[in-house]
Amino acid sequence: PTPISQRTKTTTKKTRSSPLGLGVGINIPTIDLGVDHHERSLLPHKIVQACEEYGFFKVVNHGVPKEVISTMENQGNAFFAKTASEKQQAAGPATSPFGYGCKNIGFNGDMGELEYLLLPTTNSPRSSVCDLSEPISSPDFSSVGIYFWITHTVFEMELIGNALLCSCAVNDYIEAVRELACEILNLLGEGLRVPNKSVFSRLIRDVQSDSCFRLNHYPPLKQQQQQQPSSRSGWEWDLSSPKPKLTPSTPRMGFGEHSDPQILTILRSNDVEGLQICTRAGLWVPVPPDPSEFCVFVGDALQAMTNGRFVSVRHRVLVASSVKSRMSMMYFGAPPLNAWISPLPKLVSTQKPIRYKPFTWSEFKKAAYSLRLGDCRLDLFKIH
Ligand code: GA4
Repeated sequence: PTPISQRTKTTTKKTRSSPLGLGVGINIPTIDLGVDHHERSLLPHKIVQACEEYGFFKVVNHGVPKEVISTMENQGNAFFAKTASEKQQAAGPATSPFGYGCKNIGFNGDMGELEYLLLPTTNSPRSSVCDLSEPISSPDFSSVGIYFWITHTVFEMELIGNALLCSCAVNDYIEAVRELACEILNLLGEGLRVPNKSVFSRLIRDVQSDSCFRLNHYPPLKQQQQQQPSSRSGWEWDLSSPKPKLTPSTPRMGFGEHSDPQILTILRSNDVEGLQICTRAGLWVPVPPDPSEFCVFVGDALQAMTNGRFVSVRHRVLVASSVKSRMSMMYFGAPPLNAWISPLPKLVSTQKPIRYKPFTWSEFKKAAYSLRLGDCRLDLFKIH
């Protein structure tokens, strides 16, 4: 990441009225990581507050180099621009969540108006070296594809070749965003005053971390709707009345309401709107897109580890009529499969009795995949 001294300052923005939302304006918490030494000492408390109140915040001056982001974005756009049959070659076996997918989410009938690419990540013990002279299938332990290389078959090798023409772009992006996630998790450790501030970050830094990376692409509406006289995002002509009038279009569900199962999610999107978060009071709030920022989501595992002090934020993506498609890139920071997740002793007391039974990440993941997208899977581990 760029040294803090070289990061520039940005100010907080209020959510603006949008055809996709109720137009509610809450101040979405925004954390500026580019502040000087004095202001930085206030960050742990600010981040803890955001995680308690919303389980969500934005990060500006994050230090992830622009080129790393734009190279990844170009790779993503290039992938989704391929033909349906080319993309289909990157689909995984029916039993695997990984690879290319279109509309189907999980295995229990959830659907959304999107296509995606879901990839496992591997943590390299050494920093990633981008050597373009190496063939793509070389056993490079810094490569995203190595997981496939070791444990899977020819199909997965094709997946790397066809889907990730430059696995370097993916590796560089994941490495930078993982660093950002660790920086945030360490600040959270500090803010919670737990004995070991890296108690969260060590889980996603682990070489065996089960973190994954996802590209979501929400294509624009069909040709016919696009050719309507107005191209104003979120509005369409109502031709049913004698005098045609502009009305807000009915948004489609891009990705249904859910919380993320992992520890922390780092999302970056292009400038197309659609993301909404749910407040504790149950109000859906549109999150204005900003390609220069990252959105951070508390996941279920972090809710459990903080004994419910942090909330895993429920969120969804609505797609309004637009000429441009939304593309988002998510890093899901997860523990190793065999890691135990349990409330930290520091956060359990007689006033705050333990709320969740300890579970392994593997057990929790299994539970997540046995349920529907919108289910509250943590409830299965609640102590009543
Ligand atoms: C939501 C967060 C991540 O995108 C994801 C999703 C996963 C999938 O699409 O395969 C899940 C979903 C997510 C939560 C419940 C289960 C699992 C689909 C589904 C119905 C990759 C993840 O880890 O959990």
